[in-house]
Amino acid sequence: MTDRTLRLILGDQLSIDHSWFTQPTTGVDYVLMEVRSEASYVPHHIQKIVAFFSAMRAFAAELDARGFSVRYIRLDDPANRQSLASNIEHLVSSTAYTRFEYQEPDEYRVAHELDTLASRLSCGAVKVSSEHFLTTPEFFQSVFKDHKRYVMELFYREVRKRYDLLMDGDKPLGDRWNFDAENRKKLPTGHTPPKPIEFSRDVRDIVEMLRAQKIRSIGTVDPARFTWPITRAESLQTLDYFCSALLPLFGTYQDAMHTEHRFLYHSKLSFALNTHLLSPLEVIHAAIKAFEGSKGEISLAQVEGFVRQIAGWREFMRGIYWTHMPDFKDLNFFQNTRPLPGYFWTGDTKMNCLKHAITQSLEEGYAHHIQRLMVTGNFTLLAGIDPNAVDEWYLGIYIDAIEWVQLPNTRGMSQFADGGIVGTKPYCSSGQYINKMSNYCSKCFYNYKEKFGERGCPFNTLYWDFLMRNKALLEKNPRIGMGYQLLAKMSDQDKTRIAEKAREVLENIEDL
Ligand code: FAD
Ligand code: DLZ
Ligand code: SF4
Repeated sequence: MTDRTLRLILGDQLSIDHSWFTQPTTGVDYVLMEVRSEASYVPHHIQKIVAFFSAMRAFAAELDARGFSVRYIRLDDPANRQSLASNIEHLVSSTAYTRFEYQEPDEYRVAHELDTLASRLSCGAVKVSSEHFLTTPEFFQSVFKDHKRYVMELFYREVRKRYDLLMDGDKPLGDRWNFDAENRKKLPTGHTPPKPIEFSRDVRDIVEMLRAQKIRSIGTVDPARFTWPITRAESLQTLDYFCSALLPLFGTYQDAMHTEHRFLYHSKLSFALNTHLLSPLEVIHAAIKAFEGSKGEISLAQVEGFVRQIAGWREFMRGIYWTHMPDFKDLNFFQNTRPLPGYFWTGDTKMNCLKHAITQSLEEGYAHHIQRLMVTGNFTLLAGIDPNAVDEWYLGIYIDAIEWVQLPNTRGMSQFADGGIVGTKPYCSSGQYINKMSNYCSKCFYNYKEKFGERGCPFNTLYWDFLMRNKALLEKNPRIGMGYQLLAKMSDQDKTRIAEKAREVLENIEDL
């Protein structure tokens, strides 16, 4: 029997620099498949499905043009068995492959599906590295082997040293590891950030196919003009644009939020990174090169802030995910059970911050980090929403949402449902913080200075109620002590008023 190998390429494994693609080999076929199981494990944003399918189709065409033997199974192919495992099983038996190969999946669910399949296939099966990340889960575990808890900063320093990123010998450049204190300003009135980079792709065929196949989705898309980068060339253009136009003020306005500017100085690189169209190291190196060549126009604080997101947070979250799955998915520290309010699917609320963050998410498949953490995430945390519902929303709505990165960010960092595995304290705030970092409050029905009355900002009431409600769980946390010190100074009468108002707010949560 002649040897014949089938290699699976998942929708988030589109790296042309993977060693599989050094050169075409006789007897090796590659397969990509659009499957109902992946398109519907949560209701995805329509732009997310379109982005994945467009990127997969473009990658298959690129491989074909380079002489690789590619099989592509479209969603509407009558022979499609609509799950990864059943398609592979069928291909292996019908084509008599002698070997099946797959890259290690980024997501636990898919890894489990493929590992189980591999163990029952009649032919040999081999799992190889995806060659994408800077670190392995074993490296993550080795960094923390003698520590009581995970600390991102500690991990990040090890990655900086390991890859010689912004280093001056064995010291950090500028003699500091972290320049956060210089970053994070509100957008000044009248300041207009550069236009976000957009592409213009006709995706009518995919959108029509999804409708015909009755794939449930959320959000909106302009099928005649799809704007996200979905090829490597477009992703590289997005990276270039970031380094020249956005990096100079990336850190400064990293946490700012604005009604008129949805992307501000953010890179829009998360889809390209998470689908492996770009590697984290090349993105980091491009930013450092731009900094070095900028003759002082790009400060160290800006580039360090950016490098930290990718070399630090992104790799750290992956380490947490693979160290704590599958249990992490079920953690619910506060035992929250409240359903997600309906306006998370429509943006129809009087709370202006939520209205903007949600509407933007529905229209773009995107909100930046602080909108995700301090607006939508802050609200669901304070309101005691069931973390399963919160995860489902985040996993569906964002173009970059793949479980390995969504879950630790949502259930861990944002909802503190892990009780402090990812972060040392819950990221929660009253309306004061939202007002400090945005222009949302000035046009809101609610008043960010008030707790009570018809116009009292729900974030204020819920913030104090959250602290009171969870006193037994949080009071001893030194990083949240300040809130409890202020609470201790509050009169019993005020505390009772807050609890009553919060009850009213939560009973009428759908009408806020
Ligand atoms: P930029 O602000 O330009 O940052 C550059 C890059 O840094 C990003 O592309 C991303 O790769 C990386 N990065 C920054 N912060 C983080 C972080 N906390 N974790 C991991 N990588 C980070 N990111 C995802 O990629 N997928 C998700 O599903 C996701 N869900 C999130 C859910 C919540 C509740 C929160 C608070 C954050 C989430 N993030 C997620 C992290 C972050 O919000 C996005 O990576 C970022 O907004 C993507 O936009 P950008 O490419 O313009 O990022
Ligand atoms: C997100 C997604 C979607 C919508 N569709 C597909 C698909 O049809 N085929 C595929 O191979 N991958 C798809 N993906 C990405 C996967 O669901 C999954 O999130 C990653 O492969 C996990 O690492
Ligand atoms: Fe949001 Fe409160 Fe500000 Fe309104 S007043 S935008 S609800 S923080």
